[in-house]
Amino acid sequence: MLPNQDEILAVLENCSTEAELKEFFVQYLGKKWSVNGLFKQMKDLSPEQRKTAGQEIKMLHDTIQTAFFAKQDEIKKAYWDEKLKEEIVDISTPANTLPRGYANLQNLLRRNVENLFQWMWFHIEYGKDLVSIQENFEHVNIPANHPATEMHDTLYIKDETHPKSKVLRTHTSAHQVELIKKYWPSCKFIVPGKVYRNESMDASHDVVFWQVEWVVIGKWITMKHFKHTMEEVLKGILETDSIELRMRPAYFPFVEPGVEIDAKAEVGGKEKWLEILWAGMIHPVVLENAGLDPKEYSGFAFGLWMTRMVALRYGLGDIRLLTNGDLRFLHSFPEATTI
Ligand code: FA5
Repeated sequence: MLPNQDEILAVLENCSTEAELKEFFVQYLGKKWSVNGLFKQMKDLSPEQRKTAGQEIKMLHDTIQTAFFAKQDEIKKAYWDEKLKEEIVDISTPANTLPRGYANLQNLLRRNVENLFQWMWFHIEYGKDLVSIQENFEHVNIPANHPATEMHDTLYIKDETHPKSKVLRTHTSAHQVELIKKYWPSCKFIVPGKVYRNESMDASHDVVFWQVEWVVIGKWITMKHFKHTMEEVLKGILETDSIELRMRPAYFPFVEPGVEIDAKAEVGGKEKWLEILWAGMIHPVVLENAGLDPKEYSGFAFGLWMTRMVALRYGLGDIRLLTNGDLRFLHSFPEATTI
């Protein structure tokens, strides 16, 4: 005797949750029941009866299965209809706009400079703002009694052990020795970043300004390499192919010889020589401090006055605009939104 199809479909009709559906499946469509079980019962029938009964069982199974899938879709749809009513997402609602950040103009130039040097296979290092007195002065051959070490030039940090425990780096040259050691013998690196001076502020002086240092050391590095690198870098930064430069002798304890480099530029409709760069061949004492034999190796170091370059590029009359956080100033440079 075949089970009653209508009774089974009525049971299915009464299912309203996924759990009930699962139970129904096990009972009426699962392995234990129906087809297998019913086919077993057919063993006592004659071959003729078995053929008809087989077809009927198959039809019954297919009908229940089709109804089951339809019911399953119906229950799923009801579940999602209910859920979506609770969690409406209106994609036409205008989004909350967050206030847009602006890059400091010095950071924009820093990125240009980094790209330029990366293209020439230089390592990039940022160092740290707080360094030891040895790093800032002694390593780069600045003696303890040098005027630059005075409190009126330099910002010292005291702790319980010492009134001058650390110093806010006064120049990016403070990282020369540590980085020469780190990168030797592949010694080409730049250090862009902020430096600090204990000075009174005016239109061209701030307590914090930006420099970028670049250093190359190897065998047979001469003033010829020095000049070539300088021209390539300045052409890249100033975005011009013709650049007029002049070098004047200058004294820095960590280079020998040392030079000050001026670039000719148009400012306020007039051509002017502008101080932008300091450099020199690295002093033998600095090479020795980094563990290198100055008779065998040589190199050069440059310090670019980034803040000055930014002031020139954007025509700023006062460098303090770059650090006083005035949003009207920051928002007037659309290129600074490309963060
Ligand atoms: C240096 O800082 C050297 N480390 C540069 C250098 C690097 C030389 C590598 C050779 C080789 P100096 O202390 O002179 O040098 O500073 C560089 C320039 O920064 C100064 O000439 C001055 O024009 C500028 N500068 C100094 N103080 C301030 C300040 N408070 N605000 C803005 N710019 C300043």
